[in-house]
Amino acid sequence: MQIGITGLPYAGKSTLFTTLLSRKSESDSFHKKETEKGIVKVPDARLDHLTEIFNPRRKVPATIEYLKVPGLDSQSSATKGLPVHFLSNLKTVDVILLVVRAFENPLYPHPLNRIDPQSDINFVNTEFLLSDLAIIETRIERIEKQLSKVHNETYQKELELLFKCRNFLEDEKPLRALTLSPEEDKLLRGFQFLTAKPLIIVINIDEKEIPQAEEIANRFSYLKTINTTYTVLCAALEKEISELEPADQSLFLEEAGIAEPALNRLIRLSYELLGYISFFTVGEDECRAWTIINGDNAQKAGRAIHSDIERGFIRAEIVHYTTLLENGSLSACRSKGLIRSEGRDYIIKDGDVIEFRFNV
Ligand SMILES: Nc1nc2c(ncn2[C@@H]2O[C@H](COP(=O)(O)OP(=O)(O)O)[C@@H](O)[C@H]2O)c(=O)[nH]1
Ligand SMILES: [Mg+2]
Repeated sequence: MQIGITGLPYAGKSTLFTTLLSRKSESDSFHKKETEKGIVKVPDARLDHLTEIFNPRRKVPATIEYLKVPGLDSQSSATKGLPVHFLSNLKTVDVILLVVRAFENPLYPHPLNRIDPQSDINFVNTEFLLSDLAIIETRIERIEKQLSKVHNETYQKELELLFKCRNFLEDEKPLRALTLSPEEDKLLRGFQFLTAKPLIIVINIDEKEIPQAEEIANRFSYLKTINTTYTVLCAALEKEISELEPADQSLFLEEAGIAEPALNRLIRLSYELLGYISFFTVGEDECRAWTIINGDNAQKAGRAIHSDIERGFIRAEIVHYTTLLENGSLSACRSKGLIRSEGRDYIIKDGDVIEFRFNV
């Protein structure tokens, strides 16, 4: 999964990025002009427990790639619209993480001299909307030209879908809120529309507002809509805490009244938003977490590991993580008949421990 961090200048993007990657802050990297990337291991207590049981040579957590897009990091971009390269860098991500500023800091003035999260959200959304509209207009023009020469059912269908999208955008609604058939969804995916991407909004508050974080979150509850979610956090403090020794972190989080560190919270929100779940493979060699989409069947889940498993799927031996933990070992589960043999159509549950049988 790839998550693109974006927002206006001085919203706290770099602060959040370094927090998520547990990097020590390098002050000169704060205003980098290139897109920065970093891989984060998905924290998962279940994988930790499985590792304790199997004591494998390798523990392989799921990973998420964060991409910090710098295109807005110039005073001018806030007034002249987003540069093209900024938008193109976001096209490939699975989720957009929009950081908006709710903190005062006279040393780093807001580029539009306002502390107004909703206006900043509107500003960025409008840019995304205009970008998508421009792509749609160009495509409509091209298809209409084709259709004027010869009738083509596929083009006709695409044209109707693009009209639908255009109307939606002209009503200032993002494409992520549009209900699509699987066929339409597939057709639109190729365009990589920015307003179609799931969106997480981070409202970045001042440290002294942390006690009111929940109250502030309630004020913004309307932001949680189709394929959109949000959270309220203080990136500056989260960064300070992430730089502490792991043993000290939980103490400071508790003292600050933060129930869940930003890293865990944002990963959880991303999984929820995308409908992702995890299954595990275990053994002496390796304990590993795999990410699939909720609703995937056993055969499709095999693809997460290797296309051969999907192709040559025979069956899957499955026990749920909680059952395995309760019984202490796979052999204990086996002797009690708790390991089920499931066919290709079995729908994988979050936390299933799986051994695939396949033949290629
Ligand atoms: N008070 C406060 N300051 C913050 C917070 N997050 C970031 N800042 C400060 O705001 C300035 C700009 O942050 P930065 O992460 O570089 O923003 P970027 O331009 O979006 O990458 C820095 O001096 C940060 O320390 C926050 O949650 N609270
Ligand atoms: Mg920055």
